[in-house]
Amino acid sequence: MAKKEFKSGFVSIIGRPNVGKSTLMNQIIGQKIAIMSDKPQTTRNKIHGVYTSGSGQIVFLDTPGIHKPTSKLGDYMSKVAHGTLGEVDAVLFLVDVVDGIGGGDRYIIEQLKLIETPVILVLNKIDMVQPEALLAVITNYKDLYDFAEIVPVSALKGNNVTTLLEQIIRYLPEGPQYYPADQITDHPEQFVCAELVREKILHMTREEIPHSIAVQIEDMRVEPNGVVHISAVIFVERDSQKGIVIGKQGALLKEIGRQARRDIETLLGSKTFLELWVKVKKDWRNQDRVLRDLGFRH
Ligand code: GDP
Ligand code: MG
Ligand code: K
Repeated sequence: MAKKEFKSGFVSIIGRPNVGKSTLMNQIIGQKIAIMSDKPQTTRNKIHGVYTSGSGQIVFLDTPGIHKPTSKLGDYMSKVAHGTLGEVDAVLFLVDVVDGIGGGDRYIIEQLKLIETPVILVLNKIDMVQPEALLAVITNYKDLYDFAEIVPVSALKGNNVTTLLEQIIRYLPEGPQYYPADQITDHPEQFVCAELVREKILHMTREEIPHSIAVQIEDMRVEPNGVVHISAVIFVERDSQKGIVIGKQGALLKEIGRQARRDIETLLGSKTFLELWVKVKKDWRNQDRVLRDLGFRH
């Protein structure tokens, strides 16, 4: 028998409030994560948890911004969320089978129609309904969207959660184990800050800079006066890209820094000093050691 390849990738969990997202993560990752999810929901793409089995590793991202925007910041966060949904390997759309389809669900489904990412519909709280009622709910959702999979679970009792995890891994590409098996969360703020810088670059350079750039937070510390000091490196693949990111007399890099800092300050609620460096690392995506340097440990 051929040896099965290890699969790994990123998965966004979305769904309106109270459908059971936190409960599901607790069930998958274990109790420790609950402490982390008690943090205020200020982050956008924080790592919610990492699940590792013999066949694969799933990095769960929390994507709170998918909810219908009610403010300018909300609108902005929602754009970030949509960007994320287009870049992850799979989206878990969690719904409550007791409540049925609500306006919030319809809004999310409209957003899902804008992306190519496979969407797994997770029907949660099956411990609360009869099988016939469940079938009716499945039919209703099937009419609205072409889901890659539909998996009924009880996040609370743990029913069918293992099946869900196996289904998710089927949609991940072959890849390395990014995190050690015993690591269940990353430093969420660092990850989000790096994402904010990356997003500004992609936004300001449009098609000139491919999505292959990486941003690494080298240092992040709070100074005695309360100012957060962040030092970040932007990795590009070619010298020409370095020139583009820096801009004429450093103008573009300065603007990237200004906009990213503004968002990071909103995110952290603290005055921030952001220092940006640009480095060329040829073909960094394919180099094992470089990936390790960037924090993707094996
Ligand atoms: P979130 O807002 O999506 O993170 O939802 P939570 O995980 O906080 O869950 C909201 C409520 O639904 C809590 O009271 C949970 O105990 C309950 N809940 C979550 N999953 C299930 C389930 O599978 N069955 C039942 N009966 N209740 C659940
Ligand atoms: Mg929650
Ligand atoms: K889609």
